[in-house]
Amino acid sequence: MAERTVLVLNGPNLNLLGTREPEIYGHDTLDDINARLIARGAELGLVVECRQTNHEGVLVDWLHEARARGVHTVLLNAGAYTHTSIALLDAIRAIELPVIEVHLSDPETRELFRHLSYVGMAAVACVKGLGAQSYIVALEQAAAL
Ligand code: CA2
Repeated sequence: MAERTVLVLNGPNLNLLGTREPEIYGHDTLDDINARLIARGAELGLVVECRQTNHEGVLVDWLHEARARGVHTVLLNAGAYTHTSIALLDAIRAIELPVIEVHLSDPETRELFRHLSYVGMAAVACVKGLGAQSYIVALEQAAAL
């Protein structure tokens, strides 16, 4: 069977994971999470590629690249851009690939401004509130697509 690649995209400030606000985001660093995703992906027969940027347009570019490369699924934790970015909504709609929205916390139990998700308007699923495990559950959902 052809190799299936899952692209894991992380947005602003997620490079700080494990260093601040562990009561909200846990103690794992992004490198820890990425290592677990790659290992679980290997068990599931998926190639997992992980990236992080603090820039909205870079996330848009990476979504376009996912389409051009024929990536199987995108896992997207767009950080705060989740709640603001019509550009990301448009990009997810444009690429016509399954995008699974991921969050460490559950934004709907937090401040009102986190309740709206533009990413969620186009994503095929959302996994949230499980800490680092949210990414693993999302990867398992991707494997089933
Ligand atoms: O729960 C999530 O995964 C979020 O996407 C995290 C975003 C937040 O804006 C969303 O509402 C929910 C924030 C990421 C900030 O990451 C930090 C990590 C460590 C220390 C400070 C910020």
